[in-house]
Amino acid sequence: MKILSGQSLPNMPWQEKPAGCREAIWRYSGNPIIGRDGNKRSNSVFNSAVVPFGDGYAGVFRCDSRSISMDLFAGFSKDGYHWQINDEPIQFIGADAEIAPREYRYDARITMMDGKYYVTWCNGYHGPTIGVAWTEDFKTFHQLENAFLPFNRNGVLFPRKVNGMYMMLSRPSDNGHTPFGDIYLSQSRDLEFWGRHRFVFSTVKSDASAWQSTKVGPGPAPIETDEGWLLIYHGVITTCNGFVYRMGVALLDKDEPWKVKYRSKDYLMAPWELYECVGDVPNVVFPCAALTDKDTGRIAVYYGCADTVTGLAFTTVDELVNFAKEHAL
Ligand code: BMA
Repeated sequence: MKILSGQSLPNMPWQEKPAGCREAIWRYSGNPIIGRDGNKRSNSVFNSAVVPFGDGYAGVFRCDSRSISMDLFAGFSKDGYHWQINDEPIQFIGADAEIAPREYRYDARITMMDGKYYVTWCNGYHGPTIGVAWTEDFKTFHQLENAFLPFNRNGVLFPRKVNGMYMMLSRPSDNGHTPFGDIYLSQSRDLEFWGRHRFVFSTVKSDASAWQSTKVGPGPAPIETDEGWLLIYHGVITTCNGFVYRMGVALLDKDEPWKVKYRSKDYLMAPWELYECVGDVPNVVFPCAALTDKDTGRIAVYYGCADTVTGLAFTTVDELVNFAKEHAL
C-alpha cells in the first residue's frame, strides 16, 4: 500500500498496537489528551482538527464556553499531546459583510493544500452551513464565502484537486439535531462556487450495519493511497436513549471519489471508555483529524469524546484499508 498524502510526524507520541489488541485502531494511553478546561472559559473541548505546523502542530479547537456558546480557538503543540489553546476565539477577516457576523461556529476540519491551511466548519448563517477560511500562521484567518446553502454540516476538503477541481464532502442536514443524513461530494474551480454535486453513500437501513442507520457524515480530510481515498467517517444509530456516534472507514475511488470501493459493515471504533460514554452528550466518538506519517503509514486520529473532551488514537493505513476490505458491506 502506497501512501500519497501526509508528511513526517516524528514527535507524535506514537504507541504500537498493544499485545492482544483485536481492534484496527487503539487509544493513546494518555487519553483524554485535552480535558474540559482546555482554555480559560471552556466547558468542553472536542470535535477539533489539528495539523503538523512548523516543528510541531497547530489546531482549530471547538471550545464550548461556560455560557455554552460554540466557537473556534487556535491552539499549538510541540508533540501533538500537550496543547496550549488560545483564550480568545479566532477572529476571521475578509468575509463579505453579509456572512461575516458570527452566529455559532463548530466542528472544524483542516486540510493542507498549496502551502495554506484551509479550515472548514459548521457555520451558523440562518441555520448551519459550511464556513471556509484559510490561514498560513494560525493567527490570521481569511474567511471565504460559505460553501453551501443551509442546512449542511461536516464539510471536509480533499487535500488536492482531483481532475482539476477542488472537492468537498458534506452532509446536508436540517436546522436541528437531524434524524437523517447521507454523504455528498461537491466540486469547485475556485473554492467559492460549488456544483457537480454527487451522492457518495447513505445510511444502512437494515441490521446489516445498524450502527450507521440514522445518519453518516465525513470525518477528517481523506487520506490518499494508491488504492484510493481513505475516509474515516461517523455513523449514528437512534436508540431509546438518543443517538450513539461511532466511527467507520471507507475507501473511495481515486479519480471519481464519489464512488465507494469498500465500506466497513462493522464499526471501527465505538464509545467504550468512560470518557466516551459519559459527558455532556453521552456515547459519542467524533473524528475530525487524521494525521498520516508518510514514512511509516501510521495514522493519529483526533476525536471528540462525549461532546466533552478530546481523545487521540493510533492506527495505520494498512490496518484501515484491510479493515474496510475484510468487513466490507
Ligand atoms: C452533531 C454535532 C456534533 C456533536 C454530535 C453529538 O449533530 O453537533 O458536534 O458531536 O451532534 O452531539
